[in-house]
Amino acid sequence: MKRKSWIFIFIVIIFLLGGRIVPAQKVNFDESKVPAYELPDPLILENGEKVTTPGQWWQQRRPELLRLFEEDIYGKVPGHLQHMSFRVRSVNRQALEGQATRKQVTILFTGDDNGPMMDLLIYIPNKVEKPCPAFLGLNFYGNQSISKDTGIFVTRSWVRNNEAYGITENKATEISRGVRASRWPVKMILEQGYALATAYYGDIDPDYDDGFQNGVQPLFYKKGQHKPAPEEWGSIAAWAWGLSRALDYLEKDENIDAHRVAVMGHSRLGKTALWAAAEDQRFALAISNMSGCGGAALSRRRYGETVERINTSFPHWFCTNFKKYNDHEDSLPVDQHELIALIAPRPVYITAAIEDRWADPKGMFLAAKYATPVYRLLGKTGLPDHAAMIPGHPVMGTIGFHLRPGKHDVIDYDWQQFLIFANKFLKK
Ligand code: GTR
Repeated sequence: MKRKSWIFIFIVIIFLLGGRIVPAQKVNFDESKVPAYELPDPLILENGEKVTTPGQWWQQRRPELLRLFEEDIYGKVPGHLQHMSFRVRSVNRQALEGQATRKQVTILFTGDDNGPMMDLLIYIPNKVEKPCPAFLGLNFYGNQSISKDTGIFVTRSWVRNNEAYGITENKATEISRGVRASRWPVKMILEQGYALATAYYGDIDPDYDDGFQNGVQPLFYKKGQHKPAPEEWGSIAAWAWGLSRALDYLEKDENIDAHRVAVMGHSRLGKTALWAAAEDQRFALAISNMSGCGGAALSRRRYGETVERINTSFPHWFCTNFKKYNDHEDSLPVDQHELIALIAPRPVYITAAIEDRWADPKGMFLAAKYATPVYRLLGKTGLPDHAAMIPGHPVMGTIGFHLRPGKHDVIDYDWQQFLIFANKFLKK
């Protein structure tokens, strides 16, 4: 073969591998090519009956929707912990130049100091009335990555390698202190009177496909079980469960008002924050930053990341049943507007970025809009009628939304909006 042909074959192979074998033409970024679709109505029961009263929502439709999301998308949590306990490992009342009290609490999932555990880092503003409201969110690289504060314990869990962060052999070191500080404006949050609590998502379930041998899933295996059943939890449901365990601790902390905790997450952890708020009604407010497919974006639009694509790249994120819908979005019994509806009547804030087409900004906006009838049924605004996707013009009903210029990331602008939104609902 000629040299040119070899180069051509090489380019084709790289292209296919880059797309993780899913043919590249399947990723659509052209609005005119979004297929026609019909969304399930959040206010029509599976038996076809219309939901017209809040009572019907709470007693019939909501449990039905929750079950569908559990069994077909995220997976059910198979049980409860019997012996979980908390260890307050360190308290510093003069952290961040005296601005905050820093607590580090280890949540021992089985009560055993050598068993699986999650480290919770909490900053509590010193100069405000207690108990105070809080933001709770998982982080991607360990608690030490959110701030340069040298008092933070460096995670000992498996971490994704990242040379720029000094992480090799899946171990975090001192070098990774503060590498993600731009995503966690701790001072700004504290100044507004909120505590910030965060934990490393890999403490709950390391984010790679190992057939669920590590992470919390094995804690619940029945005799002879080696992996979750098709309707049992994947990693996102496990991370969401971990957020609820963090809230279990916050309920016990006298400085925190656990009735005013906002659960927040970015990207895969934005999907997680939405699911955590749907599953656990103790969360007072939810923030999904650029959560995209399997988060706030409508699956049926197949714009940017699709169900097939996400299940192929990340086979461990959702339950096995979700794979049935690869390239069969129209047969999904639910769509993601109904995930938002499950959070009603509690406030939820959804963000998108212009350059983050992968997460389908319009699909997230529409999901917010189509969740609104449930909020209205429950006497709340949902997304205001005048809402539009205008960059730099956040809208804030009970459902809030912003589209901002720029990339897939969490920046100060996003947090400024989260704080304005939270102030409307969580300030006394
Ligand atoms: C991407 C994935 C998205 C989003 C993102 C992230 O690779 O396709 O769904 O979750 O990762 O979490 O950063």
